[in-house]
Amino acid sequence: MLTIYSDDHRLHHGRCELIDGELKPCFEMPSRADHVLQRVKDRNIGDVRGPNDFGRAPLARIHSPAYLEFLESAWSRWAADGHTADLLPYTWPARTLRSVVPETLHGQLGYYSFDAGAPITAGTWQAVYSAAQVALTGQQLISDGAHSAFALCRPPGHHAAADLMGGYCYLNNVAIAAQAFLDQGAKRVAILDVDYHHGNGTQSIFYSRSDVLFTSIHGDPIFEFPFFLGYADETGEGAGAGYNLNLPLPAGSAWDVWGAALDTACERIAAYDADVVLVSLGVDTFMADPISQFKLDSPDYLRMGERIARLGKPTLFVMEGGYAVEEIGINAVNVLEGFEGAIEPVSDLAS
Ligand code: SP5
Ligand code: ZN
Repeated sequence: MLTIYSDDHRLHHGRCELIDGELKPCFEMPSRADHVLQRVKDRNIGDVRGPNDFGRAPLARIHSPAYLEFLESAWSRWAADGHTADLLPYTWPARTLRSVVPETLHGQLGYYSFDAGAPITAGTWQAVYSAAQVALTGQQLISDGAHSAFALCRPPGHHAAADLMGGYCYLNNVAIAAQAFLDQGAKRVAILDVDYHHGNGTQSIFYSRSDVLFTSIHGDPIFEFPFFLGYADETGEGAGAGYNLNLPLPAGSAWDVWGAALDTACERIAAYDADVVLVSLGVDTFMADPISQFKLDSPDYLRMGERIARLGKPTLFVMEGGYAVEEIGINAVNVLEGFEGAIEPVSDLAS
């Protein structure tokens, strides 16, 4: 399986986030991608290549022009005022307030975010732009006939909505790639989100559409971030009614429970008969993850990949969360190895 990777992820390195009342170093850090890349190489699962540049147009198919303009220009506006600290929002248009777009940077920052977990730094725009291009390059490889590809994206994307950042996410890499498949002729695209957290951004983007089936297995939002989306009764609306499947699970869930939910999601995807499957590949379901409460162990990720492979569909893996940095490479690449191990070897290529 080919891996697509860009060093540009390093340009985004937030300093801190609010954890249990204290400012702690960001869990979403550059070494995450380094560990995954190293494991890809150590296990020799296939070549690693850089992204092509598809420009801004595919990003604008998902995100609003005003949001993209804001993201691209926020740091220079901040720096022009003499600031050097990370740019973080501190107030939001919650209930009783108005969803207006203020003129000032901090007002707009609140408007375009849903939490304080997505700092904007000097290199954030270039990093998130390149991460989206990484996902789009994986999409192109599959469009061109590859059965699978791994978009080693960082920062992650599944919490980002059409005009909202949050949860360490800015551009929704998997949604951008899903839309590109449709724009190039696919009729039905399925997204399987296995990150520990509900993919609120992806769900919201496709909630009223039937051409993208969104399925997600995650910590029940009744106790877990992002708290305000991801419940089982969210099944889609309008033309999208029936095309959203949330499988929230209790804290402490291990493979017995998690794997059963994966079967449920895969059965729904099989019934949908998708042209292509995109996997939002977060491995923060790991038992030693510092911010999560599931109990998957490293070998479980092999089973995960095997089950996904049994769908028999072209599959694009897009990296999302996972904060047990020492094990993130083992766990993410185990999914890819489980996937590849489950595929019948192609014998007629030998010459
Ligand atoms: C992409 C992704 O996985 N984003 C996750 C964002 C989670 N942000 C909230 C983190 C709150 C962590 N609280 C942990 C308490 C540990 N004592
Ligand atoms: Zn997550």
